[in-house]
Amino acid sequence: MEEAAALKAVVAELSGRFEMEAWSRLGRGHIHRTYEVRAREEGVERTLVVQRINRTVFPDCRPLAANLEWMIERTRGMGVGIPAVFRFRTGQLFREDASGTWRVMERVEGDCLEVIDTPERAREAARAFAAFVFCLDGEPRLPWAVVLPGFHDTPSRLARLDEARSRASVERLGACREELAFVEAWRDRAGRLAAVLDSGGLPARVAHHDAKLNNVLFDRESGRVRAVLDLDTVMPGTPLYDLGDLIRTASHRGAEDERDLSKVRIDPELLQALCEGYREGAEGALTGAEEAWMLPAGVTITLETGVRFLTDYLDGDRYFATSRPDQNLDRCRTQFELVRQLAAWIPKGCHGI
Ligand code: GN1
Ligand code: MG
Repeated sequence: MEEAAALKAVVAELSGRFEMEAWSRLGRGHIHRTYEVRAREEGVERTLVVQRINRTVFPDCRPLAANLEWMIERTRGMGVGIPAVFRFRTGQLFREDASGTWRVMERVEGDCLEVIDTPERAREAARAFAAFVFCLDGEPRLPWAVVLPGFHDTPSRLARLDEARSRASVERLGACREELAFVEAWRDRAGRLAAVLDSGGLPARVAHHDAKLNNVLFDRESGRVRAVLDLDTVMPGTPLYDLGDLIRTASHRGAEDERDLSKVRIDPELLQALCEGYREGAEGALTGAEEAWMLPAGVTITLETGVRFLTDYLDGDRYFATSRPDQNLDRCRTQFELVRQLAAWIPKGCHGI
């Protein structure tokens, strides 16, 4: 079905009387397709965010819906914002039809940053992500669905790279020889976070799992985070994954796919602001072991994300959305450059890396 017709049909199925008036593409997510839709509800103008869920990544929306229901419940009145999700006439949060699996949310006004500007914003993003997961992690423990098993299991990400390598084209293999050698040099260290988690050395909690800078919205006036976005990967894990992703995306001012690596430079002030903001949002809940793993988690998640980009490059760019050739290879290179620099911030002999 054509996009406009599909969106119109989805909006018309919402509980309430919505009629679509205009639509456009929104955001830079690598997975779902997101739209901004202007609609009229009983004469009132509304701006909606409509998402077509990537069915290859999320073939079953039931665990997503179950977790989303918990998030709505747990964050109510907690001062941790998530966008309101509209229900369909069926009472469900998702709708599946011939054109896809769909979800509709309110449009929260605010700034979504691709690149960090100030340490204050870095601190605030980290504080918000921590406040969000620690609010979900309270007692009683909720029965979260494991939406994507092993999502941040670095060793299995490495195994997938090995598979991709064995079936890749000679041309692509040749283009990333240095990156493959980099992975070999890091292979043993890459699995340490997964190993310490497996052995119970870090508390099992809930994590967002995709805590990149552009997954929060900042209020334009106050500079506070208004909402945490992209909630599909919220599931059991360690919040260190999230701090790791924040370090990956907000401890420097380079773009994720920056080709000029001299622009990818860790800024110690940003790094410090992220760690302080995360501690603040966790309100004293981080254990000593978690504290010790903060920077090593940044290295691990950045390395792992580089490995995922490299895997997708070798696989012919099938997972992450790309807008130009070699974009996944460029993304991988920026991640590995960050790993090199971040590693220098970790005290020698630290058990993590
Ligand atoms: C994807 O959807 P988006 O762009 O927020 C990916 C993350 C990666 C990220 C890299 C479900 O996130 O895991 O870290 O791209 N999400 C999924 O930018 O795979
Ligand atoms: Mg996103």
